[in-house]
Formats: sequence, structure tokens, C-alpha cells
Amino acid sequence: MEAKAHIHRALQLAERGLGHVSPNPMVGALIVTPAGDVVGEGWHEGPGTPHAEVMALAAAGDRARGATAVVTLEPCNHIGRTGPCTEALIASGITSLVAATPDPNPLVNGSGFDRLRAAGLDVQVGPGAEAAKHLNRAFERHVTAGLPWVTLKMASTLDGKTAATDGTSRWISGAEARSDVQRLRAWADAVIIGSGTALADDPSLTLRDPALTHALSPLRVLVDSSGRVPPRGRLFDTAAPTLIATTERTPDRRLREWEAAGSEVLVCDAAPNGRVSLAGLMSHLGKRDVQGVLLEGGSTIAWGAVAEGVIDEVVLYVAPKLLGGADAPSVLSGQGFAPIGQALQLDLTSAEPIGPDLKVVARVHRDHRGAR
Ligand code: AOF
Ligand code: ZN
Repeated sequence: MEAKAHIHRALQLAERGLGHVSPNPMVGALIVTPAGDVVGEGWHEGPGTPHAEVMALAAAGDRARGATAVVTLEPCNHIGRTGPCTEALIASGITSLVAATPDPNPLVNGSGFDRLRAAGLDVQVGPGAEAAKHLNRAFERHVTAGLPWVTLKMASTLDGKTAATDGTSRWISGAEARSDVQRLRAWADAVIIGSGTALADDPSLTLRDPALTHALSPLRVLVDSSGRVPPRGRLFDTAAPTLIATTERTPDRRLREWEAAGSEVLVCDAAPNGRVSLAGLMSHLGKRDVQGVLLEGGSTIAWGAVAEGVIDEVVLYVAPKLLGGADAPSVLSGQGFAPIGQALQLDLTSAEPIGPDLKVVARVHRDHRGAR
């Protein structure tokens, strides 16, 4: 059987869950007969709804007998909001399983494979593992550590600037990059910006791409340590909920104004520099089942997140433009790491053209995660 091709299809199905399965993982499943015919397809649509395997088995009906189930994630072997997929697979007469990855959920974590092997099924694990792990990196982080996966997204010119010296920044990158950001927002459960960006850009941080209308707009999180942002503008509309993370420095009057405007206000611990502790904020978000966080800037909060060691991944859209200007903001501000040997080490994941721009994805080197 062409396991790779089937897993590829199952991953496509899994992605249909983008933006509406959290805090569950995205999962896709196929039922393939010994002759190679796909007789059932399924994907997970969200908490409380059937798992991918169950949907695929329902489509296959009797044709599942003697067939292979191809899944992007280990079938569950526990009773959660729905019953165990292992039992459904065994009952259907499936005789073998191909799975891309184990389920990192401590409630599963290999026990699904064990159960199926004990029932006599042939179990193969591994094809497509890298892509499947990437798809559910936020689920894995959250289910194992109780913390969100944090992606820092920025757009800059080729010389690393995020705005001109007069503060204008629309639009540095092209339409294709901007629509890719919409996909990142659909992936995220929360989008974070700092007060400078809120004041300068009046962003809405919502999903507007018609292709993503089924996805939920993420929670909007404004980090404003001292109460600089008045309760006006798009962040205070009703398009999505807004959480404002602040510190005791903000006057009571401003806290009440924010609440009166419909925002939730969270008074957080302060980091040594007096700003909101981003590590504390991430742990709060993890507790409320935020799996994926997209940090959208600006350069002050981005630096804060890098310095506090809460970043997992960077997505940078680089426009082939030069702006210059010693005072023009760049991707990160703050005091910086010095000397050069102190730089935060990233591993390049990918670099590819997107419209006229370049999209660079890099992950914080494992040894550096949470190390600062
Ligand atoms: C699967 N197939 O399609 C999904 C799985 O509350 P429940 O019953 O929906 O269980 C959620 C857990 O099940 C989730 O944390 C993850 O470990 C697994 N998700 N497993 O076999 C699926 N979505
Ligand atoms: Zn399941």
C-alpha cells in the first residue's frame, strides 16, 4: 500500500479542522481496502463530535472488514467526550493500521497501539510523522506541558525594518503573505499584540478570509502594562472577545473603562522590567485551553517574549524592499543579547517565496527553549 500518499491525503482531511478543534488535535483518517480503494474518509470537527476514525468507519460501513485504517494520529484508547476509537476499529473488522504519530496525550500515549496489537491488528507507525507532528505542535505542547505553543509572526523589509521612520507600515508584505497570516490566525487560539501596535495600527485581529469563515476568530489579547490604550477602536468591537493583560500600574479608572467596553481585564504579575510577565500570561492562557498563540508584534513585546524565553517559533515575511533609517523600528527592539555568542539560536524549518515576498519559518533551538 502507498502509505505515504494515503497519509498525505489524511493530513489534508485533518486540516479541515483548522480553527475549530481546539483543545483537541486535528486528525484525519482513511479506510483503504486491500485492493487499494479508499472506501471511507473522516476528520475531526471539534470537541464532542466524532473522532476522525469513527467518521471514516461510518462512511466505509461493511467495507472496513479486512481493510487498513490510515490515520494521522494514534487512535485513542480512553473514554473522553467520545468513546475509544480502538474499540470502534476492532469492532469494524479492520485488520491493520498505519499511523503517522503517537498521541502525546498522557491518556493515550502508546496505549492505543498496544490495544490494537493485542487485538491482533498489524500496526505501523511513522509515515508522514514530521508533517503530522508539525500540524499538531500546539496540541502536543498544551497536552504535555499545559502551556501554549507560541509563534512570533513579523513582516519586515529585506533590511529588517517593520515600519518607515514616519511610523507607516501598511503594507510591507503583499496580499499572499497577508492571506497566509489569516491561516495562522485560524490556527491560533489567541493572538497577542502590544500597546504600541494597538495605538499605531488599530488592528482588528480577526479572520476575514472567506475561505476560513468556518474557523473561530482567536481570542484577542492586548498586552498594555500601564493602561496606554483607550477603550476605542477595532479591538473593542464585538467581532471577537478581547482580553487585556496589564499590571497594577494601570489606574483603576482605565481598568473600569476597559471592562465597560466589554473587554476582560487580567491584572498580571510584572516582570522585573515592570511590564506584564509574558511567561505568567502564557501560563494563564494555557490554563484556559489556549493551545496556539500567535504573537503579532510590535517590536517591544516581541523582544520581551524572546528575552523571557516564551517563543517556540518565528514566522517572518520578508519583503524585497529596503527602508533604512536608524530610527525605523525593526523586528525586535529592547536591549538585545550581547555579545554575539548570546544570540538566541534558531533552526531553519523552511524558506519559500510567497507572492513577491519570502516566508521564513524557524524554530527556537530545543536547548534554548525557556532558557532565558
Ligand atoms: C482520535 N481521533 O479524531 C481525535 C483524537 O474528548 P474526546 O473523546 O474528543 O477525546 C479527546 C482526546 O482524544 C484528545 O485529547 C486526543 O488525545 C484524542 N483526539 N483521537 O483517536 C481523533 N481528535
Ligand atoms: Zn478517538
